[in-house]
Amino acid sequence: MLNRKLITLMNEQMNKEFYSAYLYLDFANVYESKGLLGFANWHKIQAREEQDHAMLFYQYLHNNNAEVKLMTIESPDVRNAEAINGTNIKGEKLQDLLRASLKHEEYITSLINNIYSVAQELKDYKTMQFLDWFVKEQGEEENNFQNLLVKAQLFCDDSKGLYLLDSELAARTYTAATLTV
Ligand code: OFO
Repeated sequence: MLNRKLITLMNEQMNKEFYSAYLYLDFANVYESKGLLGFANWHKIQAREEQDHAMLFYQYLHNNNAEVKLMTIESPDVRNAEAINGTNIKGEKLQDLLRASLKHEEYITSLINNIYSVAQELKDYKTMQFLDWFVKEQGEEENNFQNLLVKAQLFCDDSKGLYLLDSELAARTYTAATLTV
């Protein structure tokens, strides 16, 4: 039986993962409205991955006879962020958006680490093993956004560079999560 504190934290994490999906869909929404269809594609796929993450928590809770609570998902508001005022997204504005995504991933990493430390305190090795996948995944997610940010810093001050990076991001395809619960 899962510890009550872990059940609460994992239900909250499921909600945060669904929020992440909603947030990246809103980023896609903004990029798409600005004609950056490659960036939009990349973020729509990111949103699908976040839904997978949420469903892994859903399934883990069910598999351990714990109550699953579907809480309200906060509404993201990327469009109103100061970073995208104006008509074009390139240069500094693009970097601000990518920095916001990176910051969000660092926040999600801190939440996963916190659940991990609670599981560790409780000597819940099964949950620690489940969370191992997320620890690795968070490292990858932070890297992905960090790499995008570096590319934007290096190449996206002009329209040609932005066009080429957007074309590269259009090629991203969805792969389902490898973890089975
Ligand atoms: Fe679920 O990894 Fe991003 O938020």
